[in-house]
Parts: sequence; C-alpha cells; structure tokens
Amino acid sequence: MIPGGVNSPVRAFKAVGGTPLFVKGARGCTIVDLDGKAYVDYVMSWGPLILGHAHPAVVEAVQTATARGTSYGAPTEAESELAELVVSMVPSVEKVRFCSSGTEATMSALRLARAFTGRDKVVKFAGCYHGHADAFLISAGSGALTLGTPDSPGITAGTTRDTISLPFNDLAALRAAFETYPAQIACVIVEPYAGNMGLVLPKPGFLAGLRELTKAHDAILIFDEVMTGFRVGPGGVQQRENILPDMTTLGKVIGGGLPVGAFGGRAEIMEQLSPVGAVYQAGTLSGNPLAMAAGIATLRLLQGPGTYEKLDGLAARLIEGLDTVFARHGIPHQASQRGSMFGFFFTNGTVVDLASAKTSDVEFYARFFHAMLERGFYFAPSQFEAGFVSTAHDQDAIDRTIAACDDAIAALHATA
Ligand code: HOZ
Repeated sequence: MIPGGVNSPVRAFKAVGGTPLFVKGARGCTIVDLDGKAYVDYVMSWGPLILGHAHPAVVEAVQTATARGTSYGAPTEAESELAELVVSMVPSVEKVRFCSSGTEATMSALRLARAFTGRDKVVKFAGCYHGHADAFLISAGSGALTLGTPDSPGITAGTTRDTISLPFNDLAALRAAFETYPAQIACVIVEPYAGNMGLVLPKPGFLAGLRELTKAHDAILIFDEVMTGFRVGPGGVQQRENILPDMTTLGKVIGGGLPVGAFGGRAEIMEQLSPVGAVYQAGTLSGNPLAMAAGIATLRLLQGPGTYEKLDGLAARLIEGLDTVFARHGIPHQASQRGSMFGFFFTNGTVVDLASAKTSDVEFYARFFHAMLERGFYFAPSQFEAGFVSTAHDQDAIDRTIAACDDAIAALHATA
C-alpha cells in the first residue's frame, strides 16, 4: 500500500539489499525492531536526535505541551522563546521563521533570495541535498543519489534552467558561473559540511571563497545547516568556521525529533516576508506548539556545560577506532568527523566532491552494513549519508562498535 514500503526513500534498503528495520521503539542510543532485536543506532532519525531517543526532558516537554493543545494556528510564547534561542545561538541569524521541514526551509529561503535580489538563478553543489523542492533536485545527494535519480523526473525544463550545479569545493567553477551569468544569480546554497553524499568537508578557504564571491557579485549566500545546525556546535558550521552567510536554513536538531524547519538571516532580507513584505510563505502547522516545546527543551540542554565537547570526543573515538580497524585489515578508506557527525568511504582516493565520493566501493559498504547490522549496530543503509552520535551514546557503546567492526571485517575477509 505504501510505495516501496517507506514514506521516505532513504529508509529503504535498496542500496544495500534486504528489508528495512521496522521499528518498535527506541531509547537512548538503542533502537529496537519488531522482532525485539536491539541495535546501537548511528542513524538517529537522520540527525535530529542529538540527545538520543526519547530523552526524558524532551518527552516531558512534549507531554506538557500536548495537554495544553496540539495546534492553535495562532502565535504562542513558545515560538518567541525558540526564536530567541535561535537568534542568540546562530551568529548570522537576526530574524527567523519556523516551518515544518528542512525542505520547506530551503524552498522558502530560495524564494526570498530571489525576491530580494530580483534574480532567478540558484547555484548549488553536486551531491549536496537541500530537500526535495524542484529547484534542488538537480545533481542532488541523499536518497536521490543513493537510488540513482539525482535529477528527478517531473521537474520542468524551466526549473532546471535556473539551477546551476557545480562541483563542491570548486571555487574556480563558481567564479566562471558568475562570469557566464552576470547579475543573474540570486543565491549560492551550500551544505557547509556536506552530509548527504557521505560526509565531505570543505577544503581550507572554500567557505571563505564562497563568502567573498557572493559578496562581490551581490548574491545571497545561504548555508543549509539543516544537518549541521546545533549539531557540530551551538552555532553550527558558521560559528565553527567563523564565516557568516546572509541566510541560514535549519531543521532536524531544532525540532528535537518533531517536524520543524526554520530559515533566518539578515533582518533586511527576512523583512521581505509576508505580512511585513510581499514574499508569501505560510503553513497551518508552522511553529507547532509540540515541536516548539521539543526544540526548546533540546536547545536548552545542548547549552549545558561540556555537551559539545562530550559529543566531539565520542565521535572522534568512534572514527579513530574504525579508521584503525579498516587500516589493520588493509581496507582502503577515508574517514572523517566534525563534532558529532562522521562518515567513511571505502576508496583509495581523496574524497572532496561528488565525483570522488562515487569512487567508493558501494558493494563493500553494503556487505559491511549487513555484517554490522547482524551484530547489532545500525549504520545508514547507504554509503552516501553521514552518521551521528548523540549524548546518549557512551564509550562502552563506541568501543563495542569498534570491536564488532573488527569482527565483521574479519568475517567478510574470511568469506571473500
Ligand atoms: N537529509 C536526510 C538524509 N540525508 C533526509 C532524510 C530523508 O530523506 O528521509
């Protein structure tokens, strides 16, 4: 009855084979399937659950809010409170609007950038994924890449014409695009740490170069921090790298596991939005009180002392351990980590963009994935996704993962 049995394609095991986990419940860093088998989870609902599954404070906040009413379609104090948190934590955001998903955030940010500049074209980078709005499903990452449809059918030629896709980490290509389309590019959107083609980090100077070039050509720079916002640090990549975009899109962690997206930026841009300005954007469930409650509880806890240091330490321990195991078994690989986000590719080369990410041995990834699943460890069912740890992971879970990885690779070698 449900196409592919899933309500979002990344959940299917099409790239790795087999049947997806059907989930009974989850707590902390453990997810349990319908057969009662438990797994240490490194998918964490694809990023939102930075405090782990069913964190008591988040559950309580949602329960309390639910008892007061699930939706009003009118402003609440909770929206203002979350807005204040966002503005205080994300360096470049002066004003913010909430919506219900990352896709809504990016498509609304694009509309606003087009209206503000009076230009049509958008530059994105191949392998970056900005949700499933038409303008972004061109050389897209995540499920679109994994399932072989980076350019989705159903998108009009006109839309395609206005989206320029360039290689990630390639400033020369961006410079050339600005020359080819003078005064036509409204915005450049980027995942500043790309997490939807696996984890691909910016080369030194790439983000600064984006800032410089967009400024020079009066284009809006949008950091899509749906994945990295509040995850790689309280202020996202922009704070870690000290580069301020004009606009930022947010999602995942900001909703604490409930459906939330947000977009924000400089006040003069955000004030073009209706009802102050003329750019229309709306949503019946935008700023939903349950989602706001989960977001507030999550961001408040993240502000506690040592939280990000702990997350960083856990992910570093995991990636160092996996790196050592892969090396010991002679597996060509590249592993990386920033904050609580991590990724690894099975390749000899250096991964800097989509073309190099695609040199990864996806068949070996599929076998590795299943060998780990069998042992009770759930990584993303695709090579082209990032992994996540949460504050609910601990050293014991990480060390068991590394030991299982050693065992899994030895078993894969034995059967090869
Ligand atoms: N950005 C998420 C994974 N890369 C999307 C999750 C989904 O598509 O369901």
